[in-house]
Amino acid sequence: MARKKIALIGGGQIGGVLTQLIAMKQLGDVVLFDIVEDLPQGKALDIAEASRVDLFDVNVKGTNDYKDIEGADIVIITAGLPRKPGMSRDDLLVTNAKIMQSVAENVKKYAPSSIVIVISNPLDAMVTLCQKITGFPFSKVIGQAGVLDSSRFATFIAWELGVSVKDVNALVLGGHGDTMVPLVRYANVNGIPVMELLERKYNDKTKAKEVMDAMVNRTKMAGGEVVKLLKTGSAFYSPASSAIAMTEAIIRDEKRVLPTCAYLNGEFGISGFYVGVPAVLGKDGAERIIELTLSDEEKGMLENSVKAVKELVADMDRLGF
Ligand code: TXD
Repeated sequence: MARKKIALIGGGQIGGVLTQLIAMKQLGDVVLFDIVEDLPQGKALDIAEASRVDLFDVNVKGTNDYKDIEGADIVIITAGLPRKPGMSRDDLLVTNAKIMQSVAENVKKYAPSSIVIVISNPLDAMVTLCQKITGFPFSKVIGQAGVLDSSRFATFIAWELGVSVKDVNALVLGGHGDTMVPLVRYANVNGIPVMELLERKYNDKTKAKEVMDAMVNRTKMAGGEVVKLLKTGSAFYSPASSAIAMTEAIIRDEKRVLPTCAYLNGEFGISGFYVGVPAVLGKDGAERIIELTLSDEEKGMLENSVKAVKELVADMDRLGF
């Protein structure tokens, strides 16, 4: 089987980690594109020179020329500015929409059969714009946010309960903003509801609920927590790992069920918008959306989150993107 070609648009913090992970997992040959001269070439060279140590056998190339992404099977887009302390993801809209315009036009031109995973913020709006400009099938333009938001939620639960994070399942729905919806009722440790474990731990329902509320809030604000600590940028290791899980599912046709920013066509009662929902990821991209029953309260929270996504998309339309 021919090796896959993976194009990374944006050679900043996330782009660099993506390159290293793809090489170490031998998912395919990498082309790392950035507009900054020499930067992607430098990162690619640095990573390639670890090949003997890490024993990987894929090509890693840095470039400032879009022609080099020609024929890519997968394109991962991180181009755009990250947040600075005090900024919301939405503050990035105008700058990053302009960048996405040029990126998406080039992806359409040079990698017309690719599956695109968008990471740039504000995520839901950037995925929407990327699909609009490329005109690719909705199932082939998706966004990464939910894998990370869910992993953050699972991490906090594991720390709180003193159990391996490998046994924690947690799912976050909705847009990648402060209105995201961590699903408490579905969070479990190897099938055992997390709320039950918290109630046993504290022997007090009110306290258990307080602890869960704090974890839910921390999950919603987790990106900002990292931005505040780093001061010069936003999270990059965990977003890269999360996009790699999606890439691997697609390349290996794994049919993994991963929270994905996917286009909804009536699922969850939502039509015509990209929203974070569980999707089956395989060789054709987001092959299927998995629906689940939500309580009235959960539905309300999801609607609120979708409202925020709709407002962003409307802003983008008004600004002429
Ligand atoms: O989970 C998620 N989706 C996210 C998203 C989690 C964390 C951060 N997330 C967002 O990803 C973040 O808000 C940013 O919008 C992107 C990329 O974050 P990163 O930390 O990698 O930002 P960097 O280090 O600033 O890298 C961005 C690169 C930088 O090298 C620029 O030169 C380049 O993008 N850039 C461009 N590349 C190609 N084409 C154009 N036009 C361009 N403009 C800037």
